Amino acid sequence: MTIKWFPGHMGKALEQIQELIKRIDVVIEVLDARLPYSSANHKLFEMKRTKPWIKVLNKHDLADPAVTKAWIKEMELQEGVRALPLSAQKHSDTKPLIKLCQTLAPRRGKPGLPVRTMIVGIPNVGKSTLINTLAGKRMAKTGDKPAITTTTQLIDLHNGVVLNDTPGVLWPDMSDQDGAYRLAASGAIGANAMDSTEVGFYAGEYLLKRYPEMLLKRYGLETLPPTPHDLLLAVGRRLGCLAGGGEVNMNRTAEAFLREMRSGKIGRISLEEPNDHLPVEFSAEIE
Ligand SMILES: Nc1nc2c(ncn2[C@@H]2O[C@H](COP(=O)(O)OP(=O)(O)OP(=O)(O)O)[C@@H](O)[C@H]2O)c(=O)[nH]1
Ligand SMILES: [Mg+2]
Repeated sequence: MTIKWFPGHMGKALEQIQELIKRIDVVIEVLDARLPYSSANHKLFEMKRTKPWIKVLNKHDLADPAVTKAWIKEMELQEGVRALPLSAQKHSDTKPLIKLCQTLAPRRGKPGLPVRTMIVGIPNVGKSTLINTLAGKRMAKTGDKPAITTTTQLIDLHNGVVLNDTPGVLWPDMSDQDGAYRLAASGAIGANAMDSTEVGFYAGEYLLKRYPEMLLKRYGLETLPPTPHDLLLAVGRRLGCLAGGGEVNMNRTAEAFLREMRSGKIGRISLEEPNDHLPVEFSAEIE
């Protein structure tokens, strides 16, 4: 099934962000470290103009560290962009972000003249979590499903920096369906806008290719299943996702498999690498 998800509040939020960005000194775009390309909102980046832009690769604790390192290197090549891996729940991880905001807006950060920042990104990527950790208290509602925040909110950190929390926004035309499936696998797409079994197969296929040893270990398998379908059958039997007659319930299995992957139970995995997004002639040269 084609994945497309752009609920009404997102269009409105995009307009608010467009207005807000004019009065912002530094933009903090929160990306998912497991899919930093597919979780980047190109519609937002088009608004960049001359603003300093920090790309936070959040959920670093769940991503493959070597792949994240490669992404950081790649992103810092973009003009006016700084990239920072972190786990939004860890206070020590978020400290360098405040320092970076102050460095990027040297004329601000004085009493009465705070650095005005805006936190943007796709749904469920950890924007509100980041704000709460930076504020040291629960200022914004968070939750493990997309579209928790639906309006913008201003938060003063009382350290020379103010933050604007914004709702997670996607883009109306999801022509890159590979990217859409990665987003769905990560948990950024509403449950009603995707078919869990198809997304489970998609994630399974990727993991079979890139992280076979993690699958063998997590599910106690002696040999690698040849197809994503066989993998999910094995996972379903292992996790006891069975229907009345004893056969594997594929939909329940796919949901459980995605939950395990998203929470890091299978291991630290990334769903895309910089090489996946190089033009074809380029990747051929590398091989
Ligand atoms: N493992 C891990 N989980 C995180 C991290 N940051 C956030 N989360 C979890 O991700 C889920 C979504 O976090 P939120 O802060 O609500 O995400 P959001 O970007 O504000 O989402 P919307 O408001 O829906 O756009 C929550 O369950 C968080 O606990 C992180 O660095 N690591
Ligand atoms: Mg939020």
